[in-house]
This record gives sequence, structure tokens and C-alpha cells, in this order.
Amino acid sequence: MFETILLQGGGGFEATPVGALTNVTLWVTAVLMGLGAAGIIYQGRGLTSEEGIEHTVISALIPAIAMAMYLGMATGIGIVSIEIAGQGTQEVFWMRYTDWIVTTPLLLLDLALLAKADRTTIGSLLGLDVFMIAAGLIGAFETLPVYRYLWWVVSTGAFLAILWLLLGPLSDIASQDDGRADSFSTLRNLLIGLWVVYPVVWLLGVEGFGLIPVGIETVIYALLDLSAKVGFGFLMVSAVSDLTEGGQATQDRAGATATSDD
Ligand code: RET
Repeated sequence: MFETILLQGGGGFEATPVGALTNVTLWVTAVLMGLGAAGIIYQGRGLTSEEGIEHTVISALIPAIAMAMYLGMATGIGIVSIEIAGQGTQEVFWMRYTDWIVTTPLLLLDLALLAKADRTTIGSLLGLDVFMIAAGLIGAFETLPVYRYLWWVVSTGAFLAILWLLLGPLSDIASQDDGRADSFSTLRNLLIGLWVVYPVVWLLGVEGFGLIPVGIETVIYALLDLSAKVGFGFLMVSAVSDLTEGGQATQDRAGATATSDD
């Protein structure tokens, strides 16, 4: 009833009707993402160093983009129905992937800049990440279950490579700078801890085995997205604020000796 009011699907576009839990969750998350973006800007307002401003802008942009994408799904345009062989119709929340394909590289960039990573490491991380999300999107549109799982495997392959880069090369780079090793590992662990849940939810949810109903899956993704974007963003800006405004001199010295700047 609520959704029939909100999802009119007028004109030439037929919006996919979704349940009330899904719809309310999408609306609430859109609002919280918007508030989160504003909160992160507010938190970083006093930062004057280039690094402080850079991290504030990136960290705030992430939930701002998500707000728009959640709004797109809440109003119905970001969801389509497809016919799965032998399983009937199923909603594809394709706008999730257009959110992730932009915001997950920004999250990795945020973390890689904190570690003072070189361009090769940053490029590899971001390239693999776009590949991972694109593979997930293709998988979500496949109509034969076996092909859907094939894309899950392809996407997870890229994800494992990202995890290796984060735990190996990127951590090595961050550890060259005593001042930021601790905050880097806290944020890295938070990121990994949240990110590993996504492929599991995909596999167990409507995209895969269908063990989690769509409404619950929407709530789980919303909580993950809010933590991975807004929670992570607040912690990132606070870490950078401590590093730059709190210990600017030490950082400059360490940075001058440790970075290779290539
Ligand atoms: C998909 C498809 C199945 C395989 C894998 C996936 C990974 C998704 C990830 C998403 C992270 C999203 C974040 C959003 C922030 O708000 C695409 C589900 C590996 C890791 C952090």
C-alpha cells in the first residue's frame, strides 16, 4: 500500500513494486546517507592541511553518492525485475552496483592515501575493485543460476586479490610511517571486516541461494553500507585530523624520509 503510493511507475517506465520493509529501509537509508555526508563535512570543517581537506572531501562524497543511489532505488527506478530460469521473477537492485562501482574505489582511495601509497598500488586496487563490482553486476543480470555463480567466483577472485594487496603491499607501505601504522591498521581491519560480508550476503540472498528474504537482505546491505561509508568516513576524518593537526611536524619528517613519491 505504502509502496503503491510511492512507486507509481507512471509514464513509460514501469517501476518494480517492492515490499514495505524494503521500501522503508531504502528511504531511511537515503536520509541517513545524506545526514552522514553532512556530518563528515562538519567533522572535517576545521582541517586546514591538504591531506585533511582531501580525506574530508572523499569521505563525504561517498555517502553523498550513496544517498542519490538509495533515493533512486527508493523511488523504484533503481530496481528491475528479471526472469530466472526455473525460479520465476526476481528483483535486481542494479543501482546498488552503480553506487558500489563509484564508492568502493573511493573508499580504497581514502585508505590508500592514508597509507601514502604509490600510484601503482592505488591503480591496481581501484582497477581490481571496479572489475569486482562489474562482475557482480553482470552476475546479478544472468538468468541461468549456474552463470550467476560463475560471476560470483570471478568477482570473488578480484576481491581476494584486493584483500592480498591490502594486507600485503599496502600494509607494508603504511608501516614505513610509524605515525600512521596504527590508524591505518584499524581502518584497514574495519574495511575488511565489513567488506567480506557482502559476497556472503549476495550468495545467501536473492541473488544466490535465496535463503535470505529480500526485505531482510535490504536491511543487511543498508547496515553494511552505512557502517562502511558513514562509520568508516567519520573514523577516517578523525584519524587524519589526529595525524595532521595533532602531529604535523612528526608526520612531515617521517613523510620526507619514507615516501618514494613515484
Ligand atoms: C559482490 C558480488 C559477489 C562477489 C563479491 C562482491 C563484493 C562486493 C563488495 C562490496 C562492497 C561494498 C561496499 C559498499 C559500501 O558502502 C559484488 C557482492 C566479492 C566487496 C563496501
